[in-house]
Amino acid sequence: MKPLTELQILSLLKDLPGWEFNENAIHTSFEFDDFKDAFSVMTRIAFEAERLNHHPDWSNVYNTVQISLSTHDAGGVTNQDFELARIIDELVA
Ligand code: H2B
Repeated sequence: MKPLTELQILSLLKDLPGWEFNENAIHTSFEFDDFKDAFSVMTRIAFEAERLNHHPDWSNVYNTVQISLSTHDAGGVTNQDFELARIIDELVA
């Protein structure tokens, strides 16, 4: 799978408010009421990531979750990252 170009990435990001592109990945962060809510969403994202065999780079501090998506095998951002990003936004909404 070929990485998307920066122009393609910036165009796709217009439909994903809250996500930005830098350092060869797309990034977002979320804040929840507490750790339980943050980790519950992470668990649901984890099951979707397994289903897609496409996994986030992420970290969690108490009620916040930072997420970066890139396709390691392709060395950049691909449509798979956008598919997972859209699912993440639906799960968080
Ligand atoms: N996730 C992400 N984000 N990028 C990958 O290239 C990737 C992955 N590759 N999950 C998959 C797993 C690969 O390592 C396995 C072997 O299919």
